[in-house]
Amino acid sequence: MVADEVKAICRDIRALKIQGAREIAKAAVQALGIQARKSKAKKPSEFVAELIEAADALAATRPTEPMLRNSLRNSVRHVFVQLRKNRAASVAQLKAVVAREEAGYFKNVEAALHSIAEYGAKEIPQGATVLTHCHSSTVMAVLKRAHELGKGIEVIACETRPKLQGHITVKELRDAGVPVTLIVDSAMGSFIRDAHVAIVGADAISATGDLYNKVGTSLLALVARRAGVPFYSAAELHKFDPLTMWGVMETIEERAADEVASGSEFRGVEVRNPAFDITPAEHIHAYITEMGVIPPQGLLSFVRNAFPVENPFAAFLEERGR
Ligand code: RUB
Repeated sequence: MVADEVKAICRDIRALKIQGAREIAKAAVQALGIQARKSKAKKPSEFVAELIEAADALAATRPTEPMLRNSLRNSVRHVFVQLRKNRAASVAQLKAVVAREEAGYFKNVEAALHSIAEYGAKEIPQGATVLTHCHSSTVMAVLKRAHELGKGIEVIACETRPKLQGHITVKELRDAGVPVTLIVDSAMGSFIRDAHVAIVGADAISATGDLYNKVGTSLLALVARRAGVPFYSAAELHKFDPLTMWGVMETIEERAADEVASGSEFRGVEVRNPAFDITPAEHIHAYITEMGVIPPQGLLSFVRNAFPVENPFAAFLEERGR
């Protein structure tokens, strides 16, 4: 049974009360910890079944979020590793594994963010104006670090229709003392001429180096390219979707139409609301990752070295005796 607290976290993620890929993944790993702590399972098999049910519910909240899926899969995987090592492991021992993985996860994501902030801040020229879109905790860390280092940056932020996450960005930067200007999304084509660099976050990165991020990101990359402004995505390698190495296409989340226009006023009109879009690798100057600044075409080899993955479809071929 999924714990009530986990159900509440699922609702908050769906409603964007918790937004941005990192915050979503962190909340999900925390939720899995709560699920484990609250479990009244008597047998390890019951405990594992509950954990998987909770992980599935959390993973289903936002479809375009490999960091969410990768983080949950990793936590659950360690429980299986423990069971493989010790078939007689008790529920208490499995609970301890989840707690240990949760603590390790938070240490790692904070360390990754710290490295990205350092690499990213170095990439921003002195006195630069940076154009950004939506709200990314990773981009925030880069911009705040550049400000701390005395780079004298200014930021232009798109409001980001329909849910206006750009408002979170401008308030956070204002409070950190960074000069910031808010613009409507459709003004990005004009304001790119005032920018020296464009930096956005990432929800997903595919094996071809393409970027999935808040809808409008691909337009920013396009205008940046035309204006000769380097376009970066600041993203930890957890954002990489390993299934795209095996031909699986990333799903683009389509959210409720009433986020865009009220249903009663626009009855009879089809309203579409994709949350993300795809920026092709050739429009991206580089990904700013915890391993350094990597061009999109080189990302796959970094990922292969950092996280060797088995072909997830190998079992399928084995079953058929191939
Ligand atoms: C947020 C968004 C962010 C990425 C990266 O979309 O597109 O750029 O998630 O964020 P939403 P972070 O508001 O729909 O979740 O760098 O914090 O992982």
